[in-house]
Amino acid sequence: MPKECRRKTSKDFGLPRISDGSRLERRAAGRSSQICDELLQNAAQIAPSSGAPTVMDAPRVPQVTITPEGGGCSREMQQEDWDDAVDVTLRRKLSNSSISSTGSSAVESEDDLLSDNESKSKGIITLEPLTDTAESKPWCKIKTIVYWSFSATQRRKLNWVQLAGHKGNFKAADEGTILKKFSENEMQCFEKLRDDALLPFVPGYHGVVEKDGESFLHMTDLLSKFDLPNVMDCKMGVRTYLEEELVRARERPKPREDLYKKMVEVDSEGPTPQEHSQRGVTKPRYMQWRETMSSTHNLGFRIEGTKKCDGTCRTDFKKTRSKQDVINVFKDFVGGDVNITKSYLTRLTEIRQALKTSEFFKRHEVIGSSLLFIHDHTGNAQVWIIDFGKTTALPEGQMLNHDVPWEEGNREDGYLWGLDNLIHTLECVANEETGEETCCSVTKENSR
Ligand code: I3P
Repeated sequence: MPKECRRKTSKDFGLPRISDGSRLERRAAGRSSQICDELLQNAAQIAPSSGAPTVMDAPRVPQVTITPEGGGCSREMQQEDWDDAVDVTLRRKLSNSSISSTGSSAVESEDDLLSDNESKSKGIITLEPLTDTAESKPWCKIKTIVYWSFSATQRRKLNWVQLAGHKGNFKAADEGTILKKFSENEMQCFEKLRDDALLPFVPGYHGVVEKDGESFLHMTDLLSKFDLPNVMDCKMGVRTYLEEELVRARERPKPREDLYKKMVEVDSEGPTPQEHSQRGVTKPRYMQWRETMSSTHNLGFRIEGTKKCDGTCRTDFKKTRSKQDVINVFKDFVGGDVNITKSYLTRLTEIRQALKTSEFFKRHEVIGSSLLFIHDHTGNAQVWIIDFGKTTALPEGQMLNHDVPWEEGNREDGYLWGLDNLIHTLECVANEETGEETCCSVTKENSR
C-alpha cells in the first residue's frame, strides 16, 4: 500500500501522500459456496480464467537511468527475536503497527499509535514496550510481535495495522474509526468518491478533524469488526510515481542517500557506479528499480506486506516478482482456505465491475493506491481500495483506459491490467486448492 500524506520534506516532490482508512460493512461472515461459484463464473467471464487474463504486454518504462536487476529483502524474524519480543510484553499499547498504509483498529488510548522507534523503512512492526526495555535489542529486529492472549473484545481493540506507507500518519479515534494525516489530494478524492460507483469499496470518510494542532482525515477503521484479522496490502498499477515526479527529477535531479541505502540493503549491485560514488539515487530511479525488482512491472501490482492472525508480519517482498512467487505468498496468506479465496475473488470482481463504471476512475491517474485484503477465522473476507494520496485528477476532458501500456505523457497507470493479473493469480490459488492444475503457465509472458 501505499503511502501517505505526511510531513513535507525536501525529499518530497511537493506531492501529497497517501492514506488509508476503511469503511462500509464487512461482508457477512462466510458466503455460501454456491454464491461463490456463481460469482466466480461471472468473474471468469470478465477476466478469462481459461487462459491468460487479457493483458497488455509488460510495459516499457521510460527510465531515468538504467535499472539493473537484483535485489534483496529484509531478514526473516528469528526465534530469538520472537522470544524477546514476547518478553517485552505489550501490556500497554500493544499497538502493532506496520506495513502498508492501511488502517485499522483503535487502541485504548488516543495516543499516536505509530510513535514507535521505527525510523527506517516501513513495514517493520514496532511495538511500544511497557517499560524502557528496548535495551540493546534494536526494534528493527522485531518483525513480528503481537501478543494475542486476550479476550475477543480486547483483541479486537488491538488490531491496528499499518502495512506500508509513512509511519506516524495514523492516530486512534473513536471506536471503529481512525485518523489519518491530512492530505489535500486524498481529501479531494474522498469528496469526489461520495457520489461514485467506487463508494462501496473505499474506506468510510467522515470529514476532516483537528487534533493536537494537526489536521486529519477521519475514516472508518477497516479492521475494527474483525477478530484476529489477516491483512495483505497490494499496491496496484505498473507505475508507482507520478509523471510529474519524473519530469522534476530530470530537471532538478536530487540524489537521495536514504533511497540509495535502501537500494543497497536489497541489492548491493543495484546502484550504478555513479550512484555508488555519489551515494545517492533519485526518487523516480529508486521507484523504477522497486517496480522492476518486484511484480509491479511484470504483473501490474505488488505485494507490500502481510500480517497474519498469529501476529507475524512480513514486508520482505521487494523481490517477489514472478507470478508463482506471488501465488505462493497468497497461498500462505489464505492458509489454504478456498472459501476465503473465493470470497476475495468475488469482491475483486465486484471492484472490477465498479471500476469499469466509475467516473472517478476514468478521470484519475491512480498511483500508489492499494487493495487491502482482510479476512479472519469467521470466514469474513473483504477487499478495499485504499490510499489516494497520489491519485491525481486528469485535465478536463482527458480519460484513461487503465489497461494499456504506459508511455510517458499518456498518464496510464495499468491499474486494470494489474487487477486482471491479480484476479488470475487468485484463481490460480483457488484452482490449485481444489486440485485443478491450470494456472501459471498461461501467464508466463507476465511472469518472466
Ligand atoms: C518507498 C515507497 C513509497 C514512496 C517512498 C519510497 O519505498 O516506494 O511508495 O512514497 O518515497 O521510499 P520502499 O517501499 O522501498 O520503502 P510515495 O509513494 O509517497 O512517493 P519517499 O521516501 O519519498 O517517501
